[in-house]
Amino acid sequence: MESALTARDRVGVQDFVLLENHTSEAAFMENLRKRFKENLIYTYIGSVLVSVNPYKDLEIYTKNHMERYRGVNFYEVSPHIYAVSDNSYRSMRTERKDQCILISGESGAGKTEASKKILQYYAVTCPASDQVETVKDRLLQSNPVLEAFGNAKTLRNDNSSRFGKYMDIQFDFKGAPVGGHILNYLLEKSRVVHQNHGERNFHIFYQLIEGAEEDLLRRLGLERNPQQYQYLVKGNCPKVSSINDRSDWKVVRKALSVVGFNEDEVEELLNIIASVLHLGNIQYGGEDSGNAYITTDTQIKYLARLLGVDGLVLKEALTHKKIIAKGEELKSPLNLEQAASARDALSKAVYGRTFTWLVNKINVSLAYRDETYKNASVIGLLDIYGFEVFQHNSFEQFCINYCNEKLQQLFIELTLKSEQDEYEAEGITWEPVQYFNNKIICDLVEEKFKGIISILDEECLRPGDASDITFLEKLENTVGGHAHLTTHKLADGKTRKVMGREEFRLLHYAGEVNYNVNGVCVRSNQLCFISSFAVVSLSLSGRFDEVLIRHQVKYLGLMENLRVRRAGFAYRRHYETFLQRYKSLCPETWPSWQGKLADGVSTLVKHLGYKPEEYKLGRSKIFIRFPKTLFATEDALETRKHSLGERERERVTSRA
Ligand code: AOV
Ligand code: MG
Repeated sequence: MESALTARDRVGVQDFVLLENHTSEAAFMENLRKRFKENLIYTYIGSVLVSVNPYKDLEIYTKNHMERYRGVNFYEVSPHIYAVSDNSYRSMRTERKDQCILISGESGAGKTEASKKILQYYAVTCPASDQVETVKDRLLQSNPVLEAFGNAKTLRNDNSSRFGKYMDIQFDFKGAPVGGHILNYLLEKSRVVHQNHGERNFHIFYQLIEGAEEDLLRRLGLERNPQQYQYLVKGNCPKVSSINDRSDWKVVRKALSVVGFNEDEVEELLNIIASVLHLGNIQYGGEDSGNAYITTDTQIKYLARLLGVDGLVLKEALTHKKIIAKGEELKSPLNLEQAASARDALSKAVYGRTFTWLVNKINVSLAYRDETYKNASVIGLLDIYGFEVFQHNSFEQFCINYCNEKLQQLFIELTLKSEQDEYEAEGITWEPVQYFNNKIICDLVEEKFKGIISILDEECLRPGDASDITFLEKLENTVGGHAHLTTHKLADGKTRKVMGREEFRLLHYAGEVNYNVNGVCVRSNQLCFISSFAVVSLSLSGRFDEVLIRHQVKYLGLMENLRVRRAGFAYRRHYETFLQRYKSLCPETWPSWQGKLADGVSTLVKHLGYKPEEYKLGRSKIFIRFPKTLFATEDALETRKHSLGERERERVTSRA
């Protein structure tokens, strides 16, 4: 049998705080690499779970795995997303405190997959009743629906979330899931009308075209060829090898029924989706006067039927704008460019509203109805779009990356604060550790009056000659000298050659990004935000990419996180857990200790030869400063197990 020492050599340590050389990035990377080689994609830093995307299916999400983590102490089993799920669940149950699981990481890192695994864990392991089964089904099936309408293939991820999602799962006093609620943030609506090369529109369009039955397509006036639609050809990428639109269509169709859409509502929904495609195919001609007129009457016919509006009214709306002059409503004709942008704005608005309607419908079906469930406890799951940098970054990337900046700040606060709180609660003195706080970047974006969003708001509301360029100028004048912002203009009035005239550069916690301000004034949107456990995912393609991973380890602040953990005590355990695990190593605590738990632990560690500087006894936990102390104890336990017979071994390893 392999000794504990050789196993550690081969698979690394399951918690980074146990690394001998905890300040060394090389040691951190080596541990990650060793574990990845053994398909061990999860590692802790204390209560933070670090996960490396394997990009292949691992046999670690079976029902047996779920059972293995159910009700078991966090540190006693190998790290897993199920351990985090179970721990949050038990904290919610025993401490009656609402929990929140934050998932962060850049685009393609595996956040959405992680959130689905958590949901599946609860669906399988939590107590059930007939009503609860329906709720579980609806919670699970809300995913394919939201992904169809809110996810798309990007250059970073074939199934990239293009909206932020915060899902509450509500549990009754028995711990059964009885309801849920979804909040969605900032859908990337611009994707409806434009996609970068190599990217696609939202999945639903392709699913509908590839999967729908012939007569449905006929009713919607659609052809089974995505290349026919202007809104689907921009990225020149109708097919993706990892995606089967036809079978996904079936999944989504079924999921829509499970989450409570009746046939009429599904038809209504698809009418709107088809209308967006028809809108995209509306083309304009220009009269001599410069006014736009519609050249594609078939589209108008379909649109009128699908949306139930008069064709002439629609035509008028797509070629004119309404203005109020002296209290009177007047119609003014649009030129070609204006008409095309009015058409696109309408498509984006229609799609955006449909998405909101969809989320609201799902929420109605997830809402728990029984009055006795009023005092439900909640586990929240936050899965947003990951940090992303493309060659061309627009307002959408700015919003997405700002969300990630904010989440990183929350993550820093939560992990540091909870650590400090713990020492305080246990009566142990604590020296703060220096770390990079990205608040300075969040402030630069969001501060009242002088933050980027304030400046943008002000510029958008200002009548007259406000434009993208005047916004940029104002930015230069207000925050031009900021350490995290660079613009075209240098402080001495000269210009910077490397940057485009319409760009500004932000130095994010995760790296530099150049943002183009083109169209920013018309696209600016209201941003909204929300605030135990965190999951950090890293981006990989089957092999261990040293440079990519090192970069993410750095910007996610994992080394700092580790230092904070290690500055205090590497390990802490409840007296009961500690005693239960190691009591066999001391004749006075074996087979059981009758006195106070703290006294038992004290007796045990003295017998094991712990020196006073190696540990501290708090109010309910023992804190161990160095990993090697715990390793020595673990090794002693391993040796004792080997020297015992089979039956005894079971007694020693059995958990409370
Ligand atoms: P993301 O949510 O973090 O990106 P996803 O969760 O969509 O990333 O993961 C991207 C892809 O990685 C998935 O489609 C899977 O193919 C693969 N993957 C992720 N996690 C696992 C896992 N645990 N096991 C196997 N494969 C996995 V974004 O939404 O783009 O920010 O915006
Ligand atoms: Mg995602």
